[in-house]
Amino acid sequence: MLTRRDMLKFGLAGTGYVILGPNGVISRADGDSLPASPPTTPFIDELPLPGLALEVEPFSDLPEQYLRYWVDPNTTRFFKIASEQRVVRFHSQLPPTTIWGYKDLSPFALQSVGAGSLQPLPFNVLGPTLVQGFGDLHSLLDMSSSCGSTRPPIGGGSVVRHINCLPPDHRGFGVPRTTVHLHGGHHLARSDGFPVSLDNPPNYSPDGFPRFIVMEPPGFVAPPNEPPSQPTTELCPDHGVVTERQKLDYYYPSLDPGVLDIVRCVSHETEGDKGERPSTQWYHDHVLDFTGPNAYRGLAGFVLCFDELDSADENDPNPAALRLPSAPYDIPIALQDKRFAADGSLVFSSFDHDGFLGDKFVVNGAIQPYLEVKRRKYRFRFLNASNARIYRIFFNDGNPGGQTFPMDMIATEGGLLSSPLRGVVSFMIAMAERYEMVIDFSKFSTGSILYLENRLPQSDGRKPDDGLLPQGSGNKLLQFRVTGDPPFPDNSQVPDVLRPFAPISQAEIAGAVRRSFRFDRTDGAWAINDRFAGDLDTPIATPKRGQPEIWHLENSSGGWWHPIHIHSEFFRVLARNGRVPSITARNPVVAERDGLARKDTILLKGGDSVDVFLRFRDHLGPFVFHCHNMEHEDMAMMARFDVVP
Ligand SMILES: [Cu+2]
Repeated sequence: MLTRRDMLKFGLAGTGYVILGPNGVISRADGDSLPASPPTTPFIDELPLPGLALEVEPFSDLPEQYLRYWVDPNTTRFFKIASEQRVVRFHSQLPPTTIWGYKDLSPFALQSVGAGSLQPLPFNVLGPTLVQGFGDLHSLLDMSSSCGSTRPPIGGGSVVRHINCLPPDHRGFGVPRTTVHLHGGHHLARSDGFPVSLDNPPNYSPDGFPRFIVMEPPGFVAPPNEPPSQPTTELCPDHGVVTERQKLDYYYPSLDPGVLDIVRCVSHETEGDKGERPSTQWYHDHVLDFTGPNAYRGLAGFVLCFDELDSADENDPNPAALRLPSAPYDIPIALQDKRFAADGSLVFSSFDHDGFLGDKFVVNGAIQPYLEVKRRKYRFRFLNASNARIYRIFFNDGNPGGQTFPMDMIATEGGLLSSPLRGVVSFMIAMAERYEMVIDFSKFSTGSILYLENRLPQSDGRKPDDGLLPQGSGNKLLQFRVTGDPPFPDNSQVPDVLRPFAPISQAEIAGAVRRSFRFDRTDGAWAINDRFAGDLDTPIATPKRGQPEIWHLENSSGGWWHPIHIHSEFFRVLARNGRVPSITARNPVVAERDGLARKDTILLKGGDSVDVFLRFRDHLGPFVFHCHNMEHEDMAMMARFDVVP
């Protein structure tokens, strides 16, 4: 299988599109002449909601490092998820589509329908949703008092066993090798979904970074110089016995940043950073050079995080609880764009290095679905899970010249804002970013029809086109049908204070190590600081654990736009283009300034630069940072950094 970088090397880039169908059929098309997807009637299918992942029995064969420090089978939860090929429907008028998706292997999970069925199939594109609880799990006092002595595992958190059950004989776009990144997580490097197995992993980490991080497909035969992969007790539904190289256990501790440093006597703090808790995360494939096609095939799912403030209960009697709208009025919204052949198969161009764009707008795996809503408040967790499309979302009546309605923004990738931004008219969301909005439908009458509309035109994967489409001429993504009053009074609220936190202190800024990363293009390849990007054998930076850092990220690649994602820690945005970011609920909302928001992905428009504050706590290296335009990422717009002791 050619990687994007191979294509570049062989001069194959820029020779028009080569379409690799799911059966390995190759057809060629020039420039913009990719065939259009078949027509589909919008808003006749209901918005699918991914199911929750269900716990399984504790695993008895965990890595020794997990048991020594963290995993307590009495308090840690266990999940088992397979990557599999399956058949779904993106739209009731489209033939079934073969995708790759995450499947919950709990015996109590709803099983997806087998491949080859021509019966109407349920929508099940997104993987099972993982729910993580933060706080109230551990007594920090106990931890610090046992500093330096042998102590029992901390417990809590989740172990997710991922198993690669993809077809080993796959032809077509994507590769059946997987590594899973929980995007927005703060966890061990070995659980971070590093994009490639390392021949020579760093040995300073007590977390034991294993050599094999990438999961191989069923039947994988190890090279002659490596020991054969031993069978395990696991089974793939279609491929039988799972070998060691096919599975990996990911541990997500759900601890506040800094806690592990306290436990290990590295830090003199007395408690972790409670103000830094995530809200909406997601997991997706992250394998080197093929993240774009593998995620486009469907390997993505949600992670929702809760604690005593954001407690998943709008009727919570705890006076500290925020009582934000909770399930079933708390709804994840994954935005994607895809392209389909007449037979329903996914179309993808492996030769489009600018960024692949689809012509169908997909929400949670359905093309232009509808959602029936009650006259009350809803929380929507927006995730841009597209490869290269940037959206600007409006909530409106869909009519040309009609009305637009305000929303309340409550969270971004870095969790809840310190206080809500009210009256937001529209927001821009780049790849991998998350924004959470509360929409109040109580002011609309029963029978009202409303829309989420993307008014940002984009005809090139490099960046959106200039300007905005007029209302009613954009891409209507989701239709709301107001069906009446809720069965119970709406006790949810959006309080004036959410999760307050102070901006980074001047003392910490003054003591920060400063690094500068300039993203550039040379001869059609990505460079970082004039060095060919994508070398994951050696780190481009080695930040010391606990040391404050300010990274200057600069986009010098002409007009291209890049959402840059840094793994392991949320960052604070100190400046954009040399100035403190403004805070405005106007059009579009800007919610990135330190003290209001934390971020893990930051959009650099053409020529932009940002200064972000970071402090890598708890977990030693290797991690990566990269552009989240997945085609840029797969063209090696990525670098490795190692957090060192
Ligand atoms: Cu990019």
